Amino acid sequence: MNEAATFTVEDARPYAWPCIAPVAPRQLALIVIDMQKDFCAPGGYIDSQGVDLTPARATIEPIQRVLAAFRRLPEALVIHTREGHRPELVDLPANKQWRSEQVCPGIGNAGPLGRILVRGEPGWEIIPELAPAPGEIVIDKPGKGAFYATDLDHILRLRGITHLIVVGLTTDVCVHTTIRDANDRGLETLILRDCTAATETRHRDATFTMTEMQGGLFGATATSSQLLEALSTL
Ligand code: C5J
Repeated sequence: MNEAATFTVEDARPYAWPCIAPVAPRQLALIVIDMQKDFCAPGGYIDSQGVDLTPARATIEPIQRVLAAFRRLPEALVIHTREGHRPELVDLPANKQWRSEQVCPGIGNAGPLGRILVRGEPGWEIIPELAPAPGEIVIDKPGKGAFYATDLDHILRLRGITHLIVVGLTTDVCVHTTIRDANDRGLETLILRDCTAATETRHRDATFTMTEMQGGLFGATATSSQLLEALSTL
């Protein structure tokens, strides 16, 4: 790969991504949000709410393809996030726990995969299909957004990252909270539509609409195939 190589995802919506100028891999991070058993495996937090896991699990294969492409790019950063709380639950807001107890055993309480969304428990782990490779960054976050109470911003600044490609679960909650926060920080963001799912498909689609509205209010969206096609030009 030519050091100065850049790319554009021509068919992204609502504009060819990124806007203003093409991006080089050294400016780019892939963020894989919360591909944890609690969000997409039987017995986890989302499953215990009676949600169909099919859409969430359908994201695994396209995310694997995107991850493989990023792992071939020498300079691009891969970041994984995990939502979860300390075993003592000192970082779990009482209202977050109370609300979760309305729909399932509740965050911090025992479920089939251990204590729900508690660090170190089986359900909190990233699914083996998307396990971080050695050297990839893992961000543990107590909230929905990947910036809140983490060192993500610090890492991105030190590495000179200005562009984020975001995939993972769930579209309308942790993915979009992260996208909105990234937007306020001036980062240029792209969501891969087939690499994300929500507990309700209409919420996933509404997230795409909200992202793309008003000229790309929060960034742009594309498919993994469109991104992979653009990366193949490098
Ligand atoms: C949720 C997430 N849905 N990762 N978390 O509670 O989107």
